[in-house]
Amino acid sequence: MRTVIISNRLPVKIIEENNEYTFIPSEGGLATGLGDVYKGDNSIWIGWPGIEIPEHRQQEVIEKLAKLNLFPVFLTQEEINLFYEGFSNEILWPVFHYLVTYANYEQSYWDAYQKVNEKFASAALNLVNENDKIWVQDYQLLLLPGLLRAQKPQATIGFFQHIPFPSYEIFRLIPWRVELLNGLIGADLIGFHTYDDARHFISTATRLLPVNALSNVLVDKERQIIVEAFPMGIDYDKFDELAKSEAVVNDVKEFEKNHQNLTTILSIDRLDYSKGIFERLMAFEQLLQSHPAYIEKISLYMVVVPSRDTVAQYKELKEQIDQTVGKINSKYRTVEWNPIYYFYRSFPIETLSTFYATADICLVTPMRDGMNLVSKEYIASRTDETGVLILSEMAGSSKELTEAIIVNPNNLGDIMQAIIDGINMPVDEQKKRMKTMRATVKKFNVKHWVNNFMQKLNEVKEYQNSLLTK
Ligand code: GDG
Repeated sequence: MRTVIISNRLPVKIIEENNEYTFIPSEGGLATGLGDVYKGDNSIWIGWPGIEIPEHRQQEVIEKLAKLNLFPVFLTQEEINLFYEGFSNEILWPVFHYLVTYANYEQSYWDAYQKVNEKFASAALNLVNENDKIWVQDYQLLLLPGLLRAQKPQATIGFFQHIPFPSYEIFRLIPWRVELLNGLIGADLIGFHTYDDARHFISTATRLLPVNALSNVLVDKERQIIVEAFPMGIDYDKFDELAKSEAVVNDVKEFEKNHQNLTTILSIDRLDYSKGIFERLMAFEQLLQSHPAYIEKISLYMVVVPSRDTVAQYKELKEQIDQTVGKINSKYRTVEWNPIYYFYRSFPIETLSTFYATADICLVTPMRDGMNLVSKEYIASRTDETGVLILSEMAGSSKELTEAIIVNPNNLGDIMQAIIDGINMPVDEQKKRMKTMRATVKKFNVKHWVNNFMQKLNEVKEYQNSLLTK
């Protein structure tokens, strides 16, 4: 059986040079995890290539991508603005992360969201065969399972959501809540990162739709839909091996030689208000202010990767971060020392590995996060088993990485105390905790996640077929 993956973005980076497109496979977690699947026999991935492609050049792109088992859905700039930046990132993203006051319920966003989901559906319907397993990814395509089910009642459809699913009281605020849920329940299997997300989805569906729930099974007339938690993992071996590579080991040695007696604290995120970047800075400032003994003893290395910076709230957040970093650095900096090293850019994965391997503490304090892969990548990069992870209880990964120092990201005093505890944690204690977390991240890696989901999808379908033949 073939697998057909469908996501908003194809797993490629597109480069246009001298009027020629080149596609480079992306290194993102999803692309790595699903690499074996879509590169395998006949399996394919359908999605948007990442930029607007003029009509007269679309055939060239189709041919180039087909060689990589990839099939494009072309979007116009207007669709990108309204469907992606609008409905997906100005409505679904804030509401699903509980930041309801950020939502902008524009009718034109909804119109475009429906139209683009239909576009994805017709692209998929042209490509899928009767026995294919279809796996739809994430919140940009909530209507797609329902659209496919309407045309192919017997299709096998899985859906996985990478961001949280909010409680009923939050989800019900969305004007198009019933339509969204009806889209989702077109799937046979619906996966979330955590048990809580799955539970919120089941209770929301039973309150807004005429469906019943028996444990984790939703019953919609004759159909049964399974809802389960599948916590996503990372490519553990890749991060473990990178941290052991000669280049990274040398970089780490060099850094340590130049920064003796300095405790380094690392923070890495996309620019996003859900990640708690501003609150983290406030906690760091509080620490310098109330415990001046740490001045010249600790530095925060803060990587913020540019993201969605055309959306107003992201622009404001960027300005807020710039100003706060400037304020803290100008107030506390000494001739010999910098409190915060702030980078507003992305780095190659080798540099990321050096950051992970040098950081004594990794500070991951999102206000809300589906999973948070950075926390797992830090663990996988700590090959000598030292290091302290400070982790928000609002990140999905906090359910697995229970040996981290767990904090409430709204409690700045709690974050400050966790940093102090991290700085002073004896090496034996660090190793005890790190060893356990490394075993967890290694075992429940991204391959495990893919296999688990696909196996469950097969089981669900076999069960449904057995009901049909009874
Ligand atoms: C969504 C959900 C869920 C970061 N800086 C650089 C770089 N990165 C990579 C990291 C990591 C990824 O970006 C970020 O993943 P997260 O999981 O932390 O966060 P989101 O982007 O918000 O992802 C999240 C995830 O989907 C998966 O389901 O965990 O909850 O919000 O892999 O390494 N990569 C490179 N250079 C950088 O500078 N190369």
